[in-house]
Amino acid sequence: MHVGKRRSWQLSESEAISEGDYWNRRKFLKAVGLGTGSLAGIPNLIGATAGFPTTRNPKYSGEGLDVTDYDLVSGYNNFYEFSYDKDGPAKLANKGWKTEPWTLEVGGLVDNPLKLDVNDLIKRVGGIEQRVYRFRCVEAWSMVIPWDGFQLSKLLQLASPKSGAKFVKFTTFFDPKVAPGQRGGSIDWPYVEALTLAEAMNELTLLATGIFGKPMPNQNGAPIRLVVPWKYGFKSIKSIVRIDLVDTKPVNTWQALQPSEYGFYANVNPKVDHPRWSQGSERVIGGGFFSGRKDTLMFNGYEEQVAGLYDGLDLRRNY
Ligand SMILES: Nc1nc2c(c(=O)[nH]1)N[C@H]1C(S)=C(S)[C@@H](COP(=O)(O)O)O[C@H]1N2
Ligand SMILES: [Mo]
Repeated sequence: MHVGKRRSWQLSESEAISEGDYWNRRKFLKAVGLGTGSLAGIPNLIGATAGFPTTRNPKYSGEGLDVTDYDLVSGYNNFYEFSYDKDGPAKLANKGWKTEPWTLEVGGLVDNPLKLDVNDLIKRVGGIEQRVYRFRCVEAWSMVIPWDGFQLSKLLQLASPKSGAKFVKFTTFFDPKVAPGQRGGSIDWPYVEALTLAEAMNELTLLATGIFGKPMPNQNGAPIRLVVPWKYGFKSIKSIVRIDLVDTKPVNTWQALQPSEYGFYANVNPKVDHPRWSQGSERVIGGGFFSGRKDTLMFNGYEEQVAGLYDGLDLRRNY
């Protein structure tokens, strides 16, 4: 049978929705062992509990947005440390992985290096609040999520970056004993991400410790994860153990994996397509059959707040 060459917008959903799977198969690497024997029997522990209940910040009330159901936000996940399937993290991240207590270290080019428990950190920054943000994955699906957390800028102010600091680098935990995905696959663990210092200081950039007014479920990146709502989801790194201020641009995990498809900036941009599919529209998770797709917005709808960060930058080349 002759199969013609299709354009990216003709890709079926199944081809466009699982990047982890795609690269895993592509590189012919062994599937990760999902044996759970050694992990069974430990109760499901919860992440940082300080700061709850939260109040919603009226500036980010989510007016006009349809919040995605909690079951979908906590049941349809990308967390390759645990699984390459969307329903895998909810199961496998709750089999003995301890996210409390949890220590976060802040170092590199700072005057005040920090090493503290996440619950203490929440108190040091003055607590947490709730904000409803759009969330857009590079795989062309989207959700609307009420995050609980605090502005990353507050933590950076505590650490006091030195004048040479230009980028902020984030590192996820590394523990292959409890994270089956870290025993193999195509990713060079631990997962790392980075922002420019200006992006990190932007008012929208959060460190989240919960969703829907409750502590962060393990599968969503307990106990503390980044949320950068104008960028593709892979920038929003989960379960952070280290934050370093650095002077040179770090190579983030997805860029290391496939630099022609994933760059450093990863700003949501409907005019710059992924090489294998269109970024012009997105599948709304839980949106149903009729309202299931919508147009993708420049900077995911946060153009007013962040466009100025990229003045003079060619967004097609700096994808
Ligand atoms: N450490 C780590 N962080 C990660 C990922 C991951 O696999 N590992 N996946 C990223 C991707 S691709 C997306 S879309 C979001 C998904 O977040 P959610 O499961 O809370 O919706 O987390 C991002 N952060
Ligand atoms: Mo993603």
